[in-house]
Amino acid sequence: MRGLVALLGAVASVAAHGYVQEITSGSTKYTGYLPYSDPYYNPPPQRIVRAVPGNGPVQDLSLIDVQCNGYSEGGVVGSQPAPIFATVAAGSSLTLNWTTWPDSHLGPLITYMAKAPSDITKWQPGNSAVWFKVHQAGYSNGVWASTALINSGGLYTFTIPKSLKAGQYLVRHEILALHAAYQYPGVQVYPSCIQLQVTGSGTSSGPTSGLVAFPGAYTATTPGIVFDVYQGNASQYVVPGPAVWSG
Ligand SMILES: *[C@@H]1O[C@H](CO)[C@@H](O)[C@H](O)[C@H]1NC(C)=O
Ligand SMILES: *[C@@H]1O[C@H](CO)[C@@H](O)[C@H](O)[C@H]1NC(C)=O
Ligand SMILES: [Cu+2]
Repeated sequence: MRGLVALLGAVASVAAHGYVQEITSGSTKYTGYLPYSDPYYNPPPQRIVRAVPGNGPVQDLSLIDVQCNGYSEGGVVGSQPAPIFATVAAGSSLTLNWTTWPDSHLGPLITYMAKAPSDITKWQPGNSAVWFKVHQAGYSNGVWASTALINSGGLYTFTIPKSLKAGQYLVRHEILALHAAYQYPGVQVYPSCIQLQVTGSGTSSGPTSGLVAFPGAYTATTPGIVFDVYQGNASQYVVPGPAVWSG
């Protein structure tokens, strides 16, 4: 009975927000971490996406939860590493497929990467400043990126910088929902992390300065964290975080 109640609760909340359910690299599709079914399998399916607790947001920007949407409870330092990774070429694109997204949750989509200093299936960045931004989409041509996501059937695409050197990287992708962001706390962060093995002949590990930490990169006073999405001038919205590094 308890299981059924939990399942019904899960089904109800599935309709509310979203998470990345599939990642496409060329002709290869990887199923994302499915928080409402994966935990019920024994053994759980192996994913390239780190486990997330569900489809809900992180709202306290000081928590490790804001990194990969893992719990900070019980001494756990953010999302546990996933057991496998995708192998992708530098310069190629990845398409992320979100389950669903509510119209009301207006805001930007942002993607960071971090070079793993050691085995990606064991590494956790903790509070270290390791992240650089590789893509952002805010408000352009009269449309919020969240609306563009809905219009594209839930698909978002970004490119792995071509100059990145071969090796393992963690991708941190997020939607920021601004419908309650007129004050802090208010912004809703929906992050998740994808494990990659990047191939190619690039020579860069990312920018040599300006790396940021999660938590840390966003605070109540970071531009773009507090914004009145109903009365503010969206054309002047500043996407939070450092400048995009394209290599
Ligand atoms: C997104 O992934 C789901 C689950 O695999 C699939 O059914 C759906 O067709 C995909 N959406 C698009 C637009 O490709
Ligand atoms: C909003 O900002 C844009 C860009 O700065 C500006 O061109 C436009 O006039 C502003 N709109 C309003 C209603 O203030
Ligand atoms: Cu919501």
